[in-house]
Amino acid sequence: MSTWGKRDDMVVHQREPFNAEPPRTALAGRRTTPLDAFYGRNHGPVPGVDPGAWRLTVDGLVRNPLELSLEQLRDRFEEVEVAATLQCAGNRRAELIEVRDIPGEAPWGSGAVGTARWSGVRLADVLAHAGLRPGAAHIAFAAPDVSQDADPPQPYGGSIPTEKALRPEVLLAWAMDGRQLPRIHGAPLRVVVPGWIGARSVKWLTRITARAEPSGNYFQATAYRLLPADADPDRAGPGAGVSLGPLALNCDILSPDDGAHLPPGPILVTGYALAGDDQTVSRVEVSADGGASWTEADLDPGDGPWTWRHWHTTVDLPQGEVEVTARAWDATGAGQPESPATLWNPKGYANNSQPRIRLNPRS
Ligand code: MTE
Ligand code: MO
Repeated sequence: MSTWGKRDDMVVHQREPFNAEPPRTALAGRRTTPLDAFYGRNHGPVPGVDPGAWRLTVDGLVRNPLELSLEQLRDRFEEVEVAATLQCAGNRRAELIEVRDIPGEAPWGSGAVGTARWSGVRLADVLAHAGLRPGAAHIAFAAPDVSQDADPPQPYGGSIPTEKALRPEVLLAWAMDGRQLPRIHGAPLRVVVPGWIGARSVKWLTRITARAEPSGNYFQATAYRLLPADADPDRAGPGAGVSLGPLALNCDILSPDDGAHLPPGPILVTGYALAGDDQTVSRVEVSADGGASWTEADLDPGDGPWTWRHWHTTVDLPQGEVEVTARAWDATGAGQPESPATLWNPKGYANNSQPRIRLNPRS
């Protein structure tokens, strides 16, 4: 049994705090992810926020610090809707763990990704109202939930460069798919940063601070960083490695499921491709013979520039065990790394290698 209104067959990595992903097939063919199949990634206990008492503080390098209620946010700013795919930096970590163990990090499969229509106000409009002062190069977000994973325990937060924060797709959202934001997804208000790792879409937002430097919060300065393969993550302090922000091109197979048993003959293979920040997907191909030959897949249009695009194609399945692979290209001609082995990193982030599923496995 899963909780938080999620489907019963969620893969629950942790109950408290709740960390769970749907089986990949629950995402297949659906432009918008059903709410009961949307992954939940929580570093601390989910806070219960009283929406009436809740206030959003906007401070730091601004001319006009603000303290806004939900009602004021709704009244003062234009409501907009943006369809965007959220992807956790740890999505597909399980494939990296197969290369080499990653102690202390959950083996997320292919389900830490989902698409919703988010509504709320543009972060840019709120920042314009506050009036950014010269030198405000980063916009930091703070939330009340506290993670016990770090020693000492750490509140959740993060930041994005002001350049991204001022873009019209970055929202302060109170609704998901036309319904009030569920508590598990950040009610009453969360940030949504399309094209960036999910970690920057801070839930239960209480404070926005304009700063000269990136946030010093643990989840910005220490976690969610791409460490060199030979680094010891327990000894990597603030600022080590590369801070993850914009997503890279990714694509995954959603159906059939990995390990499925199917008779030989034509089968439908479906999945999604998600372009990196500011990029577009131009092509997806599928191989059922270890990459000797490829079939171009049909690409669904997607819901604007910030969502995944589903794809599908039919391949001829030979008798016996077979590996099905897919690969996407973006408009710059960049593709996906062939194998997770080339991407392995000590915290297991950002696996965007070409996806593989095994059908009719003998073992
Ligand atoms: N915001 C807060 N306050 N606390 C968190 O633990 N997790 C982040 C981000 N925002 C998190 C947060 C991470 S790592 C991801 S991938 C997304 O929220 C997950 O959003 P979801 O749980 O709504 O799917
Ligand atoms: Mo994440």
